[in-house]
Amino acid sequence: MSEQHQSAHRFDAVIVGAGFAGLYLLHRLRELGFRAIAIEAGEGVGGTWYWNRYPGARCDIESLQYQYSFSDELQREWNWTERYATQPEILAYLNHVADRFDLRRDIRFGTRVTAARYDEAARQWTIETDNQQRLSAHFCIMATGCLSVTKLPEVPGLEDFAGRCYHTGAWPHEGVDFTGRRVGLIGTGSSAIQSIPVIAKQAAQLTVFQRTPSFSVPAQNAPLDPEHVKDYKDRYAELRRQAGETPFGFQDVFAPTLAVETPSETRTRTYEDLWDRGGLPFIGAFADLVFTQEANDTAADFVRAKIRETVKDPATAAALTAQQYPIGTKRMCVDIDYYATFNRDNVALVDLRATPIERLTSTGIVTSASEYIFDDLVFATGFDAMTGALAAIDIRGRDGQALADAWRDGPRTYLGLAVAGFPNFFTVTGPGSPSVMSNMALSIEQHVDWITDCIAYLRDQGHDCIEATSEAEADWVQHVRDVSNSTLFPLANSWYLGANVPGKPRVFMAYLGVGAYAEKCRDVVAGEYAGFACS
Ligand code: NA7
Repeated sequence: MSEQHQSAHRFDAVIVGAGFAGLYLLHRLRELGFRAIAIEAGEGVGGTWYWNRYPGARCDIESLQYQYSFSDELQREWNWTERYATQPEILAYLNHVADRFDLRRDIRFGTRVTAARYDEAARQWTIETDNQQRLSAHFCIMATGCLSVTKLPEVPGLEDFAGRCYHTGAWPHEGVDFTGRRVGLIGTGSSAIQSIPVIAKQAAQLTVFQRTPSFSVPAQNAPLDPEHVKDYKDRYAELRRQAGETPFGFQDVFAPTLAVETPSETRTRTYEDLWDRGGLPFIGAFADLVFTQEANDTAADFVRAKIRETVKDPATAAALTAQQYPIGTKRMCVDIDYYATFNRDNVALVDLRATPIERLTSTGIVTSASEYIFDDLVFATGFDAMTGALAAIDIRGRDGQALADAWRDGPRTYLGLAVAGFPNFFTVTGPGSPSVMSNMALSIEQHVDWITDCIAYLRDQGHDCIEATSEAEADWVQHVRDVSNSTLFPLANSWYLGANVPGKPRVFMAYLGVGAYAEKCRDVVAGEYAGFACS
């Protein structure tokens, strides 16, 4: 191989993914003078926002908070139009970022990474792709996203259905016209809750198959008020800093008061107020909601009453009302007219707990009670979350050890950033970091800053290798577990615990507490990368 040809495949860092994380990594590494390349399976940038084009797709963090903060000009010049941005608007933003910072020339699109192997003698990673590219790099950085491997329902006959079939997380770019169609939709998580009201307005009939009801609060979405935006932009740095100190990384109400110590009338007024304001801050109404069942019940009962008020048919209202787990411990949903949609004549709910799916047929779905005929099926059945995208790549560290083996009993990381036995390997918003339990835009930026600062530190110190120690990793894994066990979160069968994927080890995969986490990351740096071995 010629020297020129070799250098075309040799980098300081290979970044896997060109979504929110990959784009900023590329920009930051370039600014620091490193030669980096991003490998992206999609034909465009955007990650989650590239793939999840289902009707009604939006972010459930407010748009003014769900963006980068690294460029003051960018945040001043970009104008969001609504309180909660739609998928097309977020994708347009990420395309704007890619163009503005001239990132595309270092992204290889339409290319999927299949393997990443560490060569200890050369201190290099070799990265292989599905189109037979082979790249080598000093650092391998996984910006592969937490919700990027879609999951189909495990029901017999999946291949038999002869009509059109879609997964919300891999939606056709040209869109889907449901006019006049009989549509069956499986799932009632966030993606379903956002898409059901939109599909219902178009389809002739929509039948929703629900296994577990969600708790959903209204978005109270609206166009952004220019005065509010101006005020926000003027205080952007301060507000971003404040958000980074909160439990979930978004700037809003996190009351210090306890629900159990608040008189019932005052409590109800608080819930009403937050319901009217809309969105995820509802779960911050009181400080004890995710810690004690008694407190949690007060919020859950409030939402249950709202469902009964909204949904006219009592049996449908009862089926839509979650009883199985504490509110907030499965992902809270934020909706626009979700519950009211079940009052439409063309919408029906099938409760799979009462009548489970037996199989799919060429024409529809058979449950234990009935057969349903459809033109189209929509699977809003979620993802192999947090670890799925990493498990899909053959990642091998020191001594050829496979990440899949190291994580056989559940993911083990130090800070969700690094893995013992995998030198010069980083995960952005990996398991063990706040990730999906936070404002992802903020957490991604914090991780990218940390990783790129670390790489610059290694260069400045003349080191070329960094690796988490097994002790630091073990302590962190235990700490993540202890924190989650002090809350109600482990009580729900959620994808946070891998419960939606048969056979996946039941481990709570996110760190609860954005502010505390960021402080820990700062301490590690202040301690000259405490818990890491550098050489
Ligand atoms: P989720 O939240 O994982 O929701 C998936 C839904 O699909 C959920 O209601 C599941 O029920 C249901 N599901 C999954 N498998 C089946 C089978 N086999 N039969 C019936 N129902 C099934 O994914 P989303 O895409 O909605 O949201 C993911 C995140 O994206 C979201 O939280 C936001 O952060 C953005 P289950 O609860 O497992 O009983």
